[in-house]
Amino acid sequence: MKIAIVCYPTFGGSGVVATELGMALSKRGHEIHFITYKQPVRLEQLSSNIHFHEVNVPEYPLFHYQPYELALSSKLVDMVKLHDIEMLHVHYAIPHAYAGYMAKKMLEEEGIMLPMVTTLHGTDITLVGNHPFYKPAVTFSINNSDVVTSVSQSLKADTLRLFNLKREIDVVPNFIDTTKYTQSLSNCQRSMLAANDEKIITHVSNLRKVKRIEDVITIFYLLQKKVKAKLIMVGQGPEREMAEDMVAELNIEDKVLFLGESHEIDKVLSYSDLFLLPSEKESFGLAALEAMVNGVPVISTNTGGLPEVNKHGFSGFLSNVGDVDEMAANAVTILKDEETLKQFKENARKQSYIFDIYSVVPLYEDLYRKALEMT
Ligand code: GMT
Repeated sequence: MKIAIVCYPTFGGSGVVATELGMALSKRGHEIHFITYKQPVRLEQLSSNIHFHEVNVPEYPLFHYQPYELALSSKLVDMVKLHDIEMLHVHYAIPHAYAGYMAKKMLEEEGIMLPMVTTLHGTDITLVGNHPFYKPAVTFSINNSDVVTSVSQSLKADTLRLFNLKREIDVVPNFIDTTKYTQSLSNCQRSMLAANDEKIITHVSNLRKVKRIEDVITIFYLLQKKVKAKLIMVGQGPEREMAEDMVAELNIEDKVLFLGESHEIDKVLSYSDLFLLPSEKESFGLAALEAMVNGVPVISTNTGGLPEVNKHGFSGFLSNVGDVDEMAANAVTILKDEETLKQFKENARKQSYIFDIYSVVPLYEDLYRKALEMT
């Protein structure tokens, strides 16, 4: 099948899922066309069946806001006609489902039917999409997609609760390629991050408010009083400055490393002993799954889709949002002796296999067939 994938090309979870899906589909013989404003960060290489088409938005001084949706829908129309694309899969409703719908309608005028699958990722529903300024357009584009998927049961429930929808939503969880994470890395590389007797605690995110970065720092502050440890903060975002100030105030600057955006997340995870994800909201928690596949247990909140990913007392522990004392105590329980840590590491890896790419990608293929039948 020839499939166009529209996504954000950045480090965010939705872009990562879209890119990994496109690469997996291409290996299964499909021709994939990524259509976005920059080459997706995880897109390793283009090949005969992976293409990237850049959406350009020419600057014009009259516009206070440059019309990206317009440029995207025009690009979609052109690419669908040029490459005979048969399926459109948009990731993150805003503004992709809206632009996709417009492209679909323009193509219909020319007798071309383009089925559209929309995947909801989380903040497009729970934070941004739910805002009254966007809600009518988001509701319309969800209702008018041929197939709608959400990345967890929890996000499906949120979507049905927050929006007035008259349609089905299929849950297709996020996934991970478990075969990619088998390499064990050398101790000498680990020693660049921490001493041998120090545990490595990691947090990976876009450092936005919703991630409760102050809780990450507090949990680490509490746990390092009991266990020798280093905290590695991976990612870039608006909360970084606050986090650096907090680290300085708590006098733990020598124990916290801010790496910024990194292409070597798997390397850092492969050295890690524990992953912290105390988010306010999380529709799935792809970062937690990426940690687990590297054998890293997870201390998380019990919000949104996290209980579908992280199993309490098995792959890690879950606590109420903001309960930093309990999260720190649970962290110490995991780290306190080598035998317990080893068991949690094994469990984390086992739990990640539930989300193996090879069982999830065929679910999308089934939905593409369903969308084709509908149009
Ligand atoms: O976590 C973020 O803020 C990034 C955001 C995105 O859309 O890129 O992530 C959302 O989608 C991910 C992939 O489906 C999910 O794993 C994340 O849980 C979800 N984030 C939130 O719901 C806050």
